[in-house]
Amino acid sequence: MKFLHTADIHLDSPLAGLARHDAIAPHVTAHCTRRAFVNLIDLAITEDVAFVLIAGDLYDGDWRDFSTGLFFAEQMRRLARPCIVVRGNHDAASVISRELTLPPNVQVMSTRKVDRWVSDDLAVVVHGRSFPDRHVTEDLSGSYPGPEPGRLSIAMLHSSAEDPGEHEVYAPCRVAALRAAGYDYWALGHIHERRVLHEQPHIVFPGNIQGRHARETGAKGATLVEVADGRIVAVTHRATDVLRWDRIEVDLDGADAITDVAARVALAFDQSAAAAEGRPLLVRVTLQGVTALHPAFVADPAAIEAECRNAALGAGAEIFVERVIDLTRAPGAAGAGPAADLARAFADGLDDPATVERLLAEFRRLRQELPHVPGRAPPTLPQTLAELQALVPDAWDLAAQALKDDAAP
Ligand SMILES: [Mn+2]
Repeated sequence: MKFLHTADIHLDSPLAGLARHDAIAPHVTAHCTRRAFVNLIDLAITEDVAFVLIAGDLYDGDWRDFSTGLFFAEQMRRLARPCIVVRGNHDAASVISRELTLPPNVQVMSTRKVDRWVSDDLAVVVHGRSFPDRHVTEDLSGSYPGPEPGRLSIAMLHSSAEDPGEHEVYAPCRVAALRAAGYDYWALGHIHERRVLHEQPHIVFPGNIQGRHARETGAKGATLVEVADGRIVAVTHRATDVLRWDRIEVDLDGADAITDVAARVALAFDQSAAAAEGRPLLVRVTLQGVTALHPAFVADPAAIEAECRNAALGAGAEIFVERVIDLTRAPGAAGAGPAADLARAFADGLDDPATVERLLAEFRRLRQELPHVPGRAPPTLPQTLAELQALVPDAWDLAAQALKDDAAP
């Protein structure tokens, strides 16, 4: 018997950080989360799993219209086997205002208490509890009743566990407590990166099924679990993503001709494409090392960016350059170290929607507070993510210069 454990579908959420990249064909980026979900259901059918678990954040937030729910219901009919769902912080009961009657093979777990799904034929029981509201701060794991004798016992929980990573803390719990609870398998959700916190008993974050921005890199998918004689015998990651994000670092040490640069970038793209197994790729390119070309990169960032895009076009795979970050140094320049880390953090800052919103709000406030000078146009301040991104190279140059001035004796 097999079952499929998935979480963090975030159905119909958009890809982030692509504002500047109209060059990407719409068929590559359209409906990524839906197409990945279709892959997931295909996988469930092909592997003939007995049931599917969705451990929270099936939806990204309140549906814009009913098409999100209709799509899910259609896929559940196609699945035609049990699907057990808990709600997470993104799709807590109070967050989702619209509702559809789902097919009878879907069971959404209660928000009021630990709920239960059982199959006598399979000798399996699943316990789970949904988030009533977005902000669940208490440890829910203590309220789970524990395994049922004679049945493979599975617990579903949406939780940041002990280490939220870059995610927010929700329903935190201790791994030791989960281990001690006696379940055969803890089907967790919330952390978008796949993590196996423990084996026998298994405590697993499957990760999300589709990367949605430059920090969600690598193979995204679901966890396929095989059971024999009432015991878990195999737990494997299976990719479902339709578009892969990657970050490549290209070392340009000693690359003093632009043809060297192009060749090294092309080699890195080839390796990236091989790992993506035919999927289109969105790649963030970071250039580093010591090269005599550094001043030329600084003088004309568009030229080196175009050179990277050119290498992508020649790669023989669908590769799109999301962004080029130049961390190279001129020969004889001071070592990178913390400054390079800072440059990376600076460039990555705009990946976070909350940071973008905060910055744009600050610029809106600034615009209102600036005195109006008669006869002079108001200064242009960024109003969109694309306008913010356009400022990054100059802003980093200023910051780097200030750091250098600071470090001077
Ligand atoms: Mn979550």
